[in-house]
Parts: sequence; C-alpha cells; structure tokens
Amino acid sequence: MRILLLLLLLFSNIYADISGTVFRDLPINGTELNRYGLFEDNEFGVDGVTVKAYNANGEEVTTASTAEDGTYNLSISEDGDYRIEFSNWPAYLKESPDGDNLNSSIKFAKNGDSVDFGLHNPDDFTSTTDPELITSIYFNGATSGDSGDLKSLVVWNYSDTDAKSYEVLANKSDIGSVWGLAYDTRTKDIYTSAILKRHIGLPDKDGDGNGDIGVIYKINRDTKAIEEFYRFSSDEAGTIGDDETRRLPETTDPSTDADAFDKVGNIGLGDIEISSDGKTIYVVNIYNSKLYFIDTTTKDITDSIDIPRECNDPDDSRPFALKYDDGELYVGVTCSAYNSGEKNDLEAYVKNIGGGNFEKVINYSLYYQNADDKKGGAYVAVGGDGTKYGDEFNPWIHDWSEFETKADFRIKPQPILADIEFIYRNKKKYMVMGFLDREGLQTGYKTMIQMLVMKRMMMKTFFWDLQGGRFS
Ligand SMILES: [Ca+2]
Ligand SMILES: [Ca+2]
Ligand SMILES: [Ca+2]
Ligand SMILES: [Ca+2]
Repeated sequence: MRILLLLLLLFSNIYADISGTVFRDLPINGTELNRYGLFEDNEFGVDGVTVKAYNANGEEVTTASTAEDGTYNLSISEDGDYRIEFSNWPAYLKESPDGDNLNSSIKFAKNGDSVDFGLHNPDDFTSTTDPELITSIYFNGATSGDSGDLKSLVVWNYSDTDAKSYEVLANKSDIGSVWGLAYDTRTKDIYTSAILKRHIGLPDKDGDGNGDIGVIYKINRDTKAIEEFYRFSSDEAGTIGDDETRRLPETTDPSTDADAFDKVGNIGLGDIEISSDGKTIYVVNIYNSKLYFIDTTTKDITDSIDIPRECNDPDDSRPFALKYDDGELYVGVTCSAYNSGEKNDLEAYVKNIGGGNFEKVINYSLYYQNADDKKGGAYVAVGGDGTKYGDEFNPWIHDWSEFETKADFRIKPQPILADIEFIYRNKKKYMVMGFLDREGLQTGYKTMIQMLVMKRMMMKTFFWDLQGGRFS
C-alpha cells in the first residue's frame, strides 16, 4: 500500500504540468461563423508566444515558448493554483475574448489543467457568412453619351449567383475603367483606381486633354457619393489621350483605340490596399515603379519607395499586385520581357516589406510550355474542333500584328501578376497569386481589327505553400 501511494505521488509529480495551445482565431470556417476564444477545426497554432506560470505567492515558477504548432508545456512539480500569462505575440494579432473575459491573456489554472489561448487579426473579422463582393465591370465605349451611362463598379452578395443581380455603385461617366480596390470597414468607403483598358474610356475631369489614368476615387458604400481621392500627374502615371482622341464611340460599337494597345500594363496604377487602421492607402504605380503611401485624412503622400526592378532587363519590371496582410505589404512584379523579347526572361516575383526593406518571398520562371504543369500555365483557348491553344506565356507584345491566329482566336497570352491574397486551408496559410492575361486588357469582344475574335479577362490562381516552400 505504501509503495502504491508513493508511485501515485511520483506520477502526479511527473505528469501534472500545465499545457495547451496558443491558436489563431479565424472568424469563419468557410461556411459557418467560428467563435473567438474557442479553438476550432480550421484554426492552427501560433508559435513563439511566451507563456509564464506564477504561483499563489506571485512568484514566477516557470516559462515556455510555444512550438511551431502553438503548443506549450509548463513543467510544474507542485499542485496548487497558478496564474498563467501569455505575452510576446506579433503586433497584428489581438487577444481574443474568452467568454466574458476580454483580458484573456491572463488565466487561472490548477496544476494538470489544459489552457488554450486565442489570438485574432481584427482585419479578418466578419460577422456574416454572406459578405458583399465588389468588382469593376467593363463595357466598350466612351465615358460620355449612352455608353457613359453603363456601369463600372458593382456590388453583390456572395451567396447571390445570379449574374444580373447586383447593385451599381458607379457608372463609366463617373470613373471610367477601374481595377484597384480597397475597402475601409470603418467608414464604408471604397477606394478604386483607374486602369487603361483598350476600347473603354477614362474621364478627363481636369480637362488637360488626357484620360485620367492616375486617379484614385473614393466611393461611399451607402451613399454612393463619389469623390476624387488622389490624382497622380502625367509625369508620374503616364498619358493616354481623352476619349475623343482615342475615337471611342458614345455607344458600345467597335473602336480601334490604337494607342492603347501598347500602353496597356505599362502606364497608370496597379492594385491599391488600405492599412489596418484605415489611415493609409498603399498604391502601386506601374509607370514609375514606386509604392506610395497616402494619408486617408490629409490626402497627402506620406512616403514613396522604389519597387526593386530585378528583371534581366530592369526596364522590363512591371509591378502591379499588392496585398496588405498580417501587418506586412506584399508587392508582386512581372518580368514582362517587353524589351528583351526573350521567353526565358519571363518571371514573377513577390517581395514583402516589413521594416522598410523589401525582402524576397518567391520568384519563379513563367517560361514553361505544359498547361498541366503544377505552376499553372497560360490560359487555354478552345477552338471549334476542341483543340486547346495558348498554353504558354509570351513576352509582352507591342503591336496587334504580333498576335498569332489559331482557329477563331488571336492568341498571345502575356502574364501580369495582378494580385496576391492569403488564404487558410488545411490549417495552413497559403499565398495565392492571381495572373491576368494582358491580352484581356488589349482586346475586347467584337472590336475593330479583331471582329471574329473572342477574348476574355482571365485570372489564374497559383497556390504557394509558405511553410512547405512548394506549389500545391
Ligand atoms: Ca475560434
Ligand atoms: Ca486591393
Ligand atoms: Ca485628364
Ligand atoms: Ca490586393
């Protein structure tokens, strides 16, 4: 009997530690809302968080740091009541409430208890499984007359799959063709930036005879009030003639818009993003290869940084993609081979900027010929006989004559790394890269020269496993 008691005591001493997991709270599991403070199926660990145990006298007993999977173990040899304190997590994460307890980084436990702790990024928050989606929409023609009355920016609910069921936020006469988008959840302001798309007009609100290619608009989600938020000069963003110079009709009739063909992707702005606190708009300027920081209150530029031009021919570097995520900015650049004409030069790279310096996240060649390659492939057009065309990317072209004719199609897929997103899948974080085919901006449906040609905007997504360092 004495021996048994001794053994029990011994075991309780060895195994009576306090352990648990520090986890990343996500607001949703894809279909249903999660609960902050509760460690749920699609959530995963946060590493490097400090955990300390204090005894009833307030003395620190032991400390640990969470492992890669977020788990920790505090070796405690004596039974009793302990105060567990978590600290030293990344600044973009905030402690999740634990029931009614908002200050959940301090918990009370007995030796042998399991104690989990949730952290969330407020940027991720959603209170609905059916959020609104906003996108630009493109119709041929000028920003005046009948074609000016056509829609340019629309909003609809995620669950609404009827392609015609959307609410119009702005028409072409208001903003012309736009691409970049950012949303301020506090003010419900939508920021959107101009893009040059052939056959589609741009306003000339400053009356300088050029389309307003360097403008960012601010549109309130509720009132739909539209204002010009920021305007880059022609020197900063490049020039394209006004609608009249481009001879864009005030209808959706075909147009030539010759000057736009070569300028697409080479002038104006790429994506825009907004900071967590809503105080800064980040803008990629394609034309001068700079990243700008604009104060949302004063509308002043507070900083600008040269985006590294690391292509074989530096003049072929075309920044476009931008993402603000977990406190860091990611910029995506395409090596267009616009000048070199060499397929071997086609490449995409992503840099992130933390403490003022750009660091490389990934770079990889876009020169491959197999559409089934794990890396994706260019878009594939299917001819009338079922033959697939255009499964490789090409150097950016300068002129319509460089298109190849395949079946009913004119083909020359040209890559633009157009956006970056981050998603969580299988308890891991992935970077998603969206590629736009430059052709989609250079061509249109039944427009001049290409009367028999059907083209489309196309985004392909590549999934890059950040932890595993491979495509998935
Ligand atoms: Ca949760
Ligand atoms: Ca954006
Ligand atoms: Ca103008
Ligand atoms: Ca983005």
